[in-house]
Amino acid sequence: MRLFGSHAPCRNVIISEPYSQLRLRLDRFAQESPKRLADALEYSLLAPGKRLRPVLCLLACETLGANLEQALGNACALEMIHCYSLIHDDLPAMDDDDLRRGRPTCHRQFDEATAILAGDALQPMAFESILGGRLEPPALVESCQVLAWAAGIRGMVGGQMDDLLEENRSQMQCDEPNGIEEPPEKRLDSIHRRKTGAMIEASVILGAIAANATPECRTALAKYGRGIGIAFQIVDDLLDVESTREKTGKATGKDAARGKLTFPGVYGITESRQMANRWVAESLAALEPFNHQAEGLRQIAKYILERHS
Ligand code: GRG
Repeated sequence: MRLFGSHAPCRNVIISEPYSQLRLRLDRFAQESPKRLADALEYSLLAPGKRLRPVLCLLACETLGANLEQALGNACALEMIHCYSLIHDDLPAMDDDDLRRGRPTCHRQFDEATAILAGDALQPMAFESILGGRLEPPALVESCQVLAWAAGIRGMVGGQMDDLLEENRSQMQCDEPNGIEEPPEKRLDSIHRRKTGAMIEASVILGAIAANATPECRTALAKYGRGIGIAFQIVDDLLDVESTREKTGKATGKDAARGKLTFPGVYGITESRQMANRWVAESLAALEPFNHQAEGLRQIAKYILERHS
């Protein structure tokens, strides 16, 4: 599915630019990288993914009427962190998947050590992308802080750890410090706000920072990002139950078998779908202060509900 309808030609720049910019940055590193690592990075970073996070970053910048070039360093950094997380998530020690973006996962195509190193390499590369971008120091420092927060212990990595602990509650040391277990609804919400939501929210915030947003605009955009972040994960869980490997380009039907805490598992399919709709409605409401320039972000919110992959 396309992120935007064909009637939106201006959107094509926002869709195609992250790919070209990622290629540019990879080419710069390729000369100094061992060939096998450069091949693994190219294979993973330029694979046919949606590039939702850089697109959100550029659209947030566009919404505020700023020059998109300002946000390109931040946009690429988001995709680099996202790509590292997918490579590591697919490893045997984590989800042990053999298909990603319709192709063999990085460790299947190369080997485990190369996949680990490719993921490792993408993390500093992301921060170099921000630092080598067009932003001046205050926005530069803040962009690094927001990305570090979203990608790290308080965001994606912390959420991933708790997600894995849920799968292995009996095997791993996951006793609550006070012996009281949080209800599944609360644990589910907390895991996914961090594991998936933090990076999606950070995507719009990094666009807002690049556009020198006012605090009010930034708060509104962050609220939009929070809502679509949760909706995105709910739909991801629904696709795992309702879709196929052929349509999504990755394994499906694995969550329940692994004992993962998922939205359909906790709330059922119908309620989960309604929840995703409600979160998207909240995101759209957060965009009310913006004019037609937020149209791209509105389309993405709707796309998240309709996506098939
Ligand atoms: C390994 C630290 C670490 C974290 C992994 C991102 C992640 C955390 C796990 C991926 C597993 C997963 C299915 C997460 C749910 C939502 C999600 C992030 C899906 C993949 O993102 P898309 O659909 O992927 O934007 P593409 O391939 O289009 O970029």
